[in-house]
Amino acid sequence: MLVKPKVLLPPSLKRYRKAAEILEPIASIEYVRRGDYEKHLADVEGMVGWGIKEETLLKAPKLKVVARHGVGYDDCDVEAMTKHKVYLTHTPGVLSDSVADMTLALILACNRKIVQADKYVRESWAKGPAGYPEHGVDLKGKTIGIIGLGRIGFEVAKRCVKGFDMKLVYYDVNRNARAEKELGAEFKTLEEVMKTSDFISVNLPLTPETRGMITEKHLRLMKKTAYIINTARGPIIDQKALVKVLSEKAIAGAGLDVFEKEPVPLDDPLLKLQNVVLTPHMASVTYDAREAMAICNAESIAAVLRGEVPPPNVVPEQQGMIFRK
Ligand code: 8YV
Repeated sequence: MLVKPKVLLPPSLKRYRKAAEILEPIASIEYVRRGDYEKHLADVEGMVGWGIKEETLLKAPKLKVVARHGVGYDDCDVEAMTKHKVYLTHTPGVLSDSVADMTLALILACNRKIVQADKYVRESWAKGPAGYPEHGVDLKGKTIGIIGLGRIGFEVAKRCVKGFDMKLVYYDVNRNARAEKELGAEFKTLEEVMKTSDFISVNLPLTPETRGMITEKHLRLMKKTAYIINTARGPIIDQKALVKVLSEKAIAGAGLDVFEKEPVPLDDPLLKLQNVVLTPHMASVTYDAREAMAICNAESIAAVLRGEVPPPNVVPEQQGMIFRK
């Protein structure tokens, strides 16, 4: 009997039957906790994974494809993958809506002080004078500044312009003609975006060029009343500098779903600040996005196992490359 190639999936993907159905006819699926992947590497041919480095590849001689469960793959060593002829695929597109929704949730939570308001109702409302003292602003007419107007940035921009009637400025290494035409986006330098925006949304991938790109100098250009939202990757903003400007109240606040170090250490000074809303890297955690990501991963792995290479959603660095193992 022909032995089906072994594919490792994290148990969290068990609930997405449609993804399993793509793989079941051609692969033997094993649901393995991330920490236990090590024990299964000798004969594995495909996996959904995170943070894959060369040491893993060296223990997995039959491995042909790693499907990164997410759009960002900054935690994977693409050069080592290419050297070992292992495809790296990711999930662009399918989570843009959920991340954009979360960005708006953070904008609104920061601006309307939703976290403090909840605490106020639970602990103080009945005791004190009626009426909540913290004022937000109307989003209508305010300026959203998008840093990185790609797939996710576009969805954030669309919601802000079409849903909230905001003005849109952006900075990117590439101009976005569609956003300029459809959303009236104004292209500016990074410094101008920092200066003129009432809300800033960071929507860039983490690369050597974007690491530490938003420095103290940039943060100090922001209006005192402005907020910065990061649902991309923590290290794009100098977090120490961010804590500094937030503690000085040099800016109004920040909504952060991503951090320099995750999980955030309990003694991190960010946790002491009142002018931040913090969420645990959950912007893509909706059933819809996670199911679509699981399906996208399953299709990429299945393509490689069937010899249809390069597979769909291979990372740009490997586009056009054909590996034979
Ligand atoms: C994931 C993400 O939650 O897509 C990304 O790049 O950051 C998220 O969708 C994260 O990669 C962990 O799975």
